[in-house]
Amino acid sequence: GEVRKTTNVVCTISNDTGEEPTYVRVPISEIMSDHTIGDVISLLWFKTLFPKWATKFIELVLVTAADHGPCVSGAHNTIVAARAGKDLISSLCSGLLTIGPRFGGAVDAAAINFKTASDNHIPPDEFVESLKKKGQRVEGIGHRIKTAENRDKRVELLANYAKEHFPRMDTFNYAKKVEAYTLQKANNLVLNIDGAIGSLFADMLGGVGKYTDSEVMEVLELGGLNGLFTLSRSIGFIGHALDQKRMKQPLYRHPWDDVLYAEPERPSR
Ligand code: Q5B
Repeated sequence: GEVRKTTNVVCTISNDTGEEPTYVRVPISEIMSDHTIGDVISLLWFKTLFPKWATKFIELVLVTAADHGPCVSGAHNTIVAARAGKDLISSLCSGLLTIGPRFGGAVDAAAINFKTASDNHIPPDEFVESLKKKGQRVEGIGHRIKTAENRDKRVELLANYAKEHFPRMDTFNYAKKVEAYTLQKANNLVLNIDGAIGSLFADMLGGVGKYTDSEVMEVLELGGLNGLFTLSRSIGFIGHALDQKRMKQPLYRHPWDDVLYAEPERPSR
């Protein structure tokens, strides 16, 4: 019979061997004529074409998380790197490497934790206290500058879109109940942008009519949602790097008077 060479790589999302590239078999000419960047993310990340209301939500996430000023960890790192003369990609990477559990990288965990607790009807206070017992924070809750009186407008705007277009919002509504409880503990324990993106994305996946609840969890466990924050915030980080280069800003050195020098006594041998 015919002997086929075994391949080293399997790819199931795109193909560049034909006349024009395809994304999950959709030719890019078709994508260019009537698809959006949200559709492209749907195809290449989730290997399906979500309904328009869902891919519009993905685009709104990209818009709302694209930048949050120069003071956040990632933008600060990007600025420092750009001012040290690093090229655009190095400056961007310097910012991206700060994205983690405390900054921007809590989206996946927030989605999984809020959805699991909501689906299992765990009372919000029990959910928070059980994490506390394990010495864990509630991912998607808490902010450095946002408080009960100065809520994160981005959370409200995304939720407003969802209220109008999503068939269900169980996970987000649960996350809001968690917020109501954590706000009794401290004023800044608000539902943050990571928590809103995560919980709403879980609801979006549940509402597109393609997945059972357990399949939604499988998609969330792939870890793609931190990718949404990362993709979106890359737009801002690139903006900050270009901004510094355009202004020819000099090398950044942190001021001495903003450091508490606290060396211990000189040790003896
Ligand atoms: N405590 C975000 O903390 C922050 C608690 C908590 C239970 C919590 C913190 C946190 C979970 C991770 C998360 C996404 C580090 C944040 C983002 C994007 C951004 C950023 C921007 C943008 C803030 C003081 C006391 C301690 C803690 C307790 C705090 N959070 N307990 N669950 N979630 N959240 N990250 O104010 O008893 O004194 O030891 O880790 O969701 O990244 O704009 O800046 O767009 O760029 O620094 O919005 O909430 O307070 O760490 O000193 O904690 O509160 O255990 O208790 P803070 P800390 P105790 S959105």
